[in-house]
Amino acid sequence: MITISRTDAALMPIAEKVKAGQRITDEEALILFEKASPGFAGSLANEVRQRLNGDKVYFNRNFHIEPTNVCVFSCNFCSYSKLYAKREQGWEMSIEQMLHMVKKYDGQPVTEVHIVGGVHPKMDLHFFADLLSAIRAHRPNLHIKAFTAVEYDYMFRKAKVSVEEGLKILIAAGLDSIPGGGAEIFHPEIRQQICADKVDADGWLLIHETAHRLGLHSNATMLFGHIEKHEHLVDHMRRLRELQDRTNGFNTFIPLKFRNKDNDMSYVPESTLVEDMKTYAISRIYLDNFPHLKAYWPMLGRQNAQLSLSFGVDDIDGTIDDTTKIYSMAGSEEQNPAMSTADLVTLIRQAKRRPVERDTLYHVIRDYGVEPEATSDPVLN
Ligand code: V47
Ligand code: SF4
Repeated sequence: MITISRTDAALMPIAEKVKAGQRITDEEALILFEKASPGFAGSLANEVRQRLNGDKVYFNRNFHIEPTNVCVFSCNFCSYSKLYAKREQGWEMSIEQMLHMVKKYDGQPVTEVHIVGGVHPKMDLHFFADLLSAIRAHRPNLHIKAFTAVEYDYMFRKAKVSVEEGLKILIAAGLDSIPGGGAEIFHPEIRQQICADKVDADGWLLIHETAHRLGLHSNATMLFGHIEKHEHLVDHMRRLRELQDRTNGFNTFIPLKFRNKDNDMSYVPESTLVEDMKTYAISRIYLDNFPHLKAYWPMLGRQNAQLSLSFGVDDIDGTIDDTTKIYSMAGSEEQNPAMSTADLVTLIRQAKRRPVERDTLYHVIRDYGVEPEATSDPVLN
């Protein structure tokens, strides 16, 4: 029998709403942050997750390209750029070098390349359009998920084109969808303190709205666990929920836990595991119109990512290669993030859930089932 504490009993009206499939208000989300135990929030999130995704946990096979870590911006939480002054530690890849990375996956069953990096003053719209065309020409079926709204904002302003014109140029070159980075915390009170000089909330939302209207899907992130308060998290999610009501173009919400190694916010302690799990749970409950909630395992570590599956998460990103640096440089659990498909399948099954390999748009590529099958296929078993 589940025992409910007195505090949790006070939350029963919210629980009733969630169970009835009704939307919770901002105030109710705040009450959950302030008063709910992790177990209580987790079990409600589980109900929402079960309703939306059943026992499926998605992953995909992708690899990352980070064209540069040189960046004109100076986000205080970023351990990755900061290299404008120290160019000898920076990298800048040519189109040939990036195409070479793509070619390394020839013949392998990857379905997506995720391209994101710093904002380099000399890598412009035409450079990136050429990059996408080259990848598209080499491997027409590879889904290209590329550039955050921060990168778009800078490259479009520099090229003196509107968001719509810029996106159309990149779509013609091969762009398929947009990752969720750069959102951080929308509220100006916090944004001013952590990333004052890059695109603001309205600019970020406009780019995603325009992309959705042009037929692209995108993701949305939220950088949590630093100087923000619960009300800023709710404000952030409210802006996303409102946009999603208008466009239905977001696939996945991705809360990103702030890591404090080697950046200008190293003095800020990191959030606890309990806070992390509650953030996943409450975002699953609040964002009722987002089909998926992703735990980015290279940042959380694989065991905590596994735990998050009991807090509303239904997606643990991809097999990835060890090609992404933005987290390892910020002190993430995984210094060389790479997990084989067999590892991912095992991790998901240990949580008593059903591993499903997907493409970027959540079409099922392979359903592995909850139990290993009687087969000699090493991946299935
Ligand atoms: O916007 C930077 C974050 C993001 C730190 O769409 C940090 O599928 C924690 O958006 N601690 C970029 N986070 C990466 C991103 C992403 C990742 C995985 C999947 C998808 C997707 C998108 O990385 C930035 C910022 O929020 N970040 N520094 C840090 N110290
Ligand atoms: Fe540049 Fe992105 Fe780092 Fe900000 S988070 S400094 S935009 S690389």
